[in-house]
Amino acid sequence: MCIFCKIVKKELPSNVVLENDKFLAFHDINPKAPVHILAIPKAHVDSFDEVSSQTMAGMTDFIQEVVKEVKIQKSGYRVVTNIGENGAQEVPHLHFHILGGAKLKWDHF
Ligand code: IU
Repeated sequence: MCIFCKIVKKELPSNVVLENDKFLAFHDINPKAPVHILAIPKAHVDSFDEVSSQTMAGMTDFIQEVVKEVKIQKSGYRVVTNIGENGAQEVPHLHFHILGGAKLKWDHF
């Protein structure tokens, strides 16, 4: 079972921000911004490349709830998902990075 599936099943701990029957948001263990949350579907999907439009519709609503919950909606934030090797994806379970709490840089090489 993948590491994020274990987090979903509470076999591994995480610092949960928000949760419903289909999605989970928790603080990244190695934050790259003052706010760095990962939003994941509970059902395993390898990456954005594999995800259904139905799951994405739910994910959109869920991410919007998360940013309201942690109060970064008005100041702005970034949502990123890494895909595959060149995308620097390390964990093979779809996750959206929600980054905020400071003015973010935009530098990718
Ligand atoms: P990536 O998009 O797959 O590169 O990002 C994986 C993220 O998962 C990365 O920011 C890690 O710090 C984070 N993470 C985590 O929060 N908890 C874990 O147990 C593991 C990775 I493994």
